[in-house]
Amino acid sequence: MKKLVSGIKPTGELTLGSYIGAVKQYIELQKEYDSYFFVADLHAITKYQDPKELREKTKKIVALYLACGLDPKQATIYLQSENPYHSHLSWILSCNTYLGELNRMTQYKDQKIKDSNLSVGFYTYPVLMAADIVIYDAEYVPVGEDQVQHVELARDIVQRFNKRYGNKLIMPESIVPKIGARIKDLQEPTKKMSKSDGECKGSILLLDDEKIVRKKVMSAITDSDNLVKYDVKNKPGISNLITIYSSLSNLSIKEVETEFIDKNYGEFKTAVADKIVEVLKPIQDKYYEYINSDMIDEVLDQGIKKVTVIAQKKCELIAKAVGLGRQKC
Ligand code: AQP
Repeated sequence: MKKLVSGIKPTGELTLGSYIGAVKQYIELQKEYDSYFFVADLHAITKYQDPKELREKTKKIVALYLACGLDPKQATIYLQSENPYHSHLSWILSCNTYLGELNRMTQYKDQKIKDSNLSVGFYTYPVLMAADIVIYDAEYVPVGEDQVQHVELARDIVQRFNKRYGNKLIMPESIVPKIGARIKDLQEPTKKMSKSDGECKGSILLLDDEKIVRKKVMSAITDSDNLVKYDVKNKPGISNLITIYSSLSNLSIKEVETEFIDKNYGEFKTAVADKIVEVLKPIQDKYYEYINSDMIDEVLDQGIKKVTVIAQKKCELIAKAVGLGRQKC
């Protein structure tokens, strides 16, 4: 069975963007692949996190994974920081990565302008992501559009490593959803919807209640055409809402345009809000059932036990190939 791996940073509550761009894919893919889904808490601390809040957010992501439909009988769910081999392998891979490659990463370039105190960890996190992937011999990595460049870097590292040390690493490939690979902020529809964005006025959080969802959708920035038509360049706001509706209803963009051909923006926004509420309601019911149950620890205990064995074996093989440690007969 082919393997896939993916993770989400616990830097805030999950947004509808990460649901559509990542988690929705996970749920489908776990049926076909040997799947590994983790909470990327090591990635989260590349920017300062309040320790108590980080733990709470980490737990919330696991509860949301389960509430969204990740099934521990089908997929392995674990915390990245509980498996020390990710960081161990990251060091080895970082010695096979060039500064120029990291300098080219778009996220780094964007953040460097905004934050003069970026951590070294933020700079090198794409290498840790490469380790997260190759440590399980994953062939596929389901991600939103913003992470594709990092998977490409992982591919470059794998190619270089394999050339230097023999074919030890599996070449990964990203899986990006056809619709919704980059859900935009409702208030700034040219910007990605993000979870750690201040007041989250333009982000729908998976735990937002119905009233808040309706308020955020109804006040989403659109244009004055009053025509439900997909045109990202000239109508980014309405195109974003069409994408959200399309993904959540499993309809094509064309089918959405046809459904709302003679409707005004008020009617369309109401339908989008109805659809989001319909999708979020069962997720929220399950979330509140799981968040204080023993299930979270049970799932994580089971997951970490499995992945540590796999990761240790892989690291031993890699260390041997690189020439680390003592020769054992
Ligand atoms: N708006 C989005 N549209 C589509 N996909 C998205 N993803 C995140 N936001 C969107 C995808 O979800 C996965 C998890 O991402 P992450 O939380 O680990 O990192 P991120 O992309 O940096 O997410 P945020 O919400 O923007 O976090 P902060 O604000 O902390 O930086 C990834 O596959 C991502 O592509």
